[in-house]
Amino acid sequence: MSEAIVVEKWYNTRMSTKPMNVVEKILAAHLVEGDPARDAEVGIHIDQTLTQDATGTMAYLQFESMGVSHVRNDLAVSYVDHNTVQIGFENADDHDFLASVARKYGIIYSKAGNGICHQLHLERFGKPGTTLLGSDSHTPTGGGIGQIAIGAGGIDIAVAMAGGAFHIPSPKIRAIRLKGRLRKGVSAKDVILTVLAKFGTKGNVGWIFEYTGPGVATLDVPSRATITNMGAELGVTTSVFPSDAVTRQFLAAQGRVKDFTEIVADRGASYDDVFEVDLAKIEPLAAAPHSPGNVVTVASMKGTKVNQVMIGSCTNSSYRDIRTVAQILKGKRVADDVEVGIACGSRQVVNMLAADGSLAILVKAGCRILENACGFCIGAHMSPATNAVSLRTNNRNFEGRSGTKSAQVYLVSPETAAASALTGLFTACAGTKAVPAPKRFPIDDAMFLYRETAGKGVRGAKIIRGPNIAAVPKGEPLAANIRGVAAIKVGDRITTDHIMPAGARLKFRSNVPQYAKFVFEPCDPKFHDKCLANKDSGLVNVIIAGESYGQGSSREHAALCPMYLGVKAVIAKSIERIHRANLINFGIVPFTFADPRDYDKLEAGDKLELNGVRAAVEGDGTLQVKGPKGAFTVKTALSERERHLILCGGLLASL
Ligand code: MIC
Ligand code: SF4
Repeated sequence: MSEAIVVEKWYNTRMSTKPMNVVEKILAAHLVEGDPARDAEVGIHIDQTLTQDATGTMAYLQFESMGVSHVRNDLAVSYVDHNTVQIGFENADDHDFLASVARKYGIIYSKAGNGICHQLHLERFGKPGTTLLGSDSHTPTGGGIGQIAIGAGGIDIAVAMAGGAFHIPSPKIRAIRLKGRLRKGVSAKDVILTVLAKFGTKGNVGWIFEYTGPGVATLDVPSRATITNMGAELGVTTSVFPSDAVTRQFLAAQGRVKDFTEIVADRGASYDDVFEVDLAKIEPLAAAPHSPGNVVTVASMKGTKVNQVMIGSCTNSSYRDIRTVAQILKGKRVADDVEVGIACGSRQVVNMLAADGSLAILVKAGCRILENACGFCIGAHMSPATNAVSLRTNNRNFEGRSGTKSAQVYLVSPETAAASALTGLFTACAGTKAVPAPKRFPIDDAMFLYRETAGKGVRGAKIIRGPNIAAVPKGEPLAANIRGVAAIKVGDRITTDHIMPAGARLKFRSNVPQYAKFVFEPCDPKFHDKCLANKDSGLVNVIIAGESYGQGSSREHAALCPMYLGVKAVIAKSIERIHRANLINFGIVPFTFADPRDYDKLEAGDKLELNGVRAAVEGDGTLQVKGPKGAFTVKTALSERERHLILCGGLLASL
């Protein structure tokens, strides 16, 4: 189908008038399956893909099993940024595997030490008007330069690299209309926390947030990227800014003006909803433990003792952010009883800070300079002390994610983090000079390997496979009836960090049988053994959950490892977008309660009869489940494609 026809189709079905918003313009040019007005989901073509090491090994193992000779999309980049400093051979083996896969299949390989995937992709590859699919939930960072950038499970990235479409719910589009200008000491983190305070971390599935209005022009690209990055915490499909003069300047300064295309909403473009934010009225904010949606003002926390301050992560590690911190710390020392760590987003950022003297300021102020990687954000190091208050500029403060269950983690802006580092108390920043957008970024792509074979690959090249690289398990077709057991019952807002912990366990990502030992470790360390025992006695494992099950990361291991342990169904009050898609990709039926009160009637260990489950999936998705306290109804709304995957036992089994 030609691009023009596709655009017309979108006009005809979705729009009563011609003007289009930014989301419609980009999606219309990439639509390959479905009609957004008629169908619950549509398929879009993916131009660019990214993976990171923790999700990448699985994605590439799955890509390999598809039997394609080389990547078919415009650009595929494999970053190493998550597992960079752990002890043991596993991570090093993973890196060798990833590098060899990249060379063989025509993927660009970003070595450990180059930086964090989202910051690097924004700097060097992201292109306005294109689509990007990444095996990391913060891929929407690319929305900061007008890309439709979406996070997904590794197997979806594998399909996109093989040239297949990616499916999203037909979007509802909300305009976040910005007006005014941020006050001194207030920055992009406070903007996204304002949006999170309004819309929360659940109930936004299927939405895309488009930033519009005169306030957009007052925000530089790194600030826009902070906002779209942490839009992931809303649970939306993605967030996007227009591509305008500010975008052009950023790309020109990166030596990439040829990648610029202007994409702004047409006059009179319409939205499904509009929310107005007056930037001038925003005050410094923090997300209190243990949810990014638990927003409080910094003023309300004034004087609270702070033990640790960690600055960096893909949300706030740009030159703009770290230079701002250096300006605040210049000529001062951080409080004696506060530990301060700084992790820059990329080598480019480090080089700039070294050149302008900021690095020396930070060292002199008593900060610990950490590697340009995810590090503290994923609990790979720098875990706070018992009961410590840790102020962090990253995007998630789920309980235990820092590596210390009792720690109280608050998410704040770099300005609040720096001001608090000086006093040792929760402190709002009185203001500092704005960091001007650099006219020319120093460009050094030396740590991006295999650029010369990108898109083509090297036929016959050997793949290096250490003992930590295990085969990917395949699911079984869905049986007619299930004799099941509630292997666990969990509450509301269970995140993928609860289901499949990262931190010290991250190094087992490439080895499903090994990693599966830690499924639900924070909730029930015996889950793995119970599941295997149930399996041995011929019972199928079922997970019972509350609202917003599977929040957070895109890690498909949160579905893949349960599948390996014999889980065939989740019954929850509601399920988040990426996790729901991952469940389907691994043949696990994502049921929700028809009446959420039935949740209260179930206990862990209950025997459950899912008679006619296959017929229900083939039909309208409604099923009567028999439990010890009587029958109750569950339902699942599946597209034709999703139904097929579940019946086959998942995507790999369907090929
Ligand atoms: C995260 O921030 O939780 C992660 C670690 O980057 C995950 C990906 C993963 O689990 O590897 C994400 O955001 O998708
Ligand atoms: Fe890495 Fe943290 Fe960003 Fe995830 S949120 S990609 S762990 S920096």
